[in-house]
Amino acid sequence: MAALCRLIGSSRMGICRLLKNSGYHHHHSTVHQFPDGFSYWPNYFTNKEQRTLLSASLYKLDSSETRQSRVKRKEYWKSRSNDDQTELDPPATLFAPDDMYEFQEVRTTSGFPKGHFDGVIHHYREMHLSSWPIDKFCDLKSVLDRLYSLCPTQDVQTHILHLASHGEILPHVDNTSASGRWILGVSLGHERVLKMREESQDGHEFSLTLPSGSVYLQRDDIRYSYLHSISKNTQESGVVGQRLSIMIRVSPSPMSWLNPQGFLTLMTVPGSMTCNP
Ligand SMILES: O=C(O)CCC(=O)C(=O)O
Repeated sequence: MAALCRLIGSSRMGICRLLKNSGYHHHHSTVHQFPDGFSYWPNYFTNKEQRTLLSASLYKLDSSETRQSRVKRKEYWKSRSNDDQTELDPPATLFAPDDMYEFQEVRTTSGFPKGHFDGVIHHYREMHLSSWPIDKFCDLKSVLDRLYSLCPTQDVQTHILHLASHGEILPHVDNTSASGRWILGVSLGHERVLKMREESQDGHEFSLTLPSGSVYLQRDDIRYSYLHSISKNTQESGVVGQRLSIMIRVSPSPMSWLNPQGFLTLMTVPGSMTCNP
């Protein structure tokens, strides 16, 4: 509890008081109090569920890489076959070393369909998912059912983002023309810090560590008025390693040419975001 309070920055909402009053405890279905529109489930997925989600996500990303990379990884895992993994091992043990993956240095393709501002994401792999490999992972379907049950609406698009150990995401607000009023993020692998900062001058800010298996949701005002970032550092353990997030967004509605206040948006450039690194 004390650690959580230390992690939360200037608290105009008396978040820590709220947490004390609401009896903070680690339970996978506990939802904590944050500014309106932000929800956080610290231990939503069990270790086994995390391993299933991470394995399926890596499977999708890995199969889109070059044959050379796939062969290299196969050799690597063969050389490690003596230390067989169990479902109790931390999910991060499913990552191969950084140099086994084709991480991109920085996003440079403007106009990418789901829209990340150029230069915001560093040292990453990513994929927009059209389907999950449920036939390859026997308990994946039930884990996905639990995941998608958290979504406020069901018209969604799913994006997987794998950060290298030194990867990071600079402060940005998602492209409002590429998705709607909420985004939900699942963190898997090494813990990182999510920083939220209101875009206005002297804006309110808070941050929290995202352990593997945690889920957060940003909706409505907080989704539009706060910059979010994932830093290279971790506040607690000091070990910075690879992290994979599953980002689910509501698909842009036919009304997405209206901005959050309901006015016509005159300039919607596909792939753009407001960015303030
Ligand atoms: O990985 C995360 O938790 C955040 C990802 C992100 O900022 C984004 O996809 O816009």
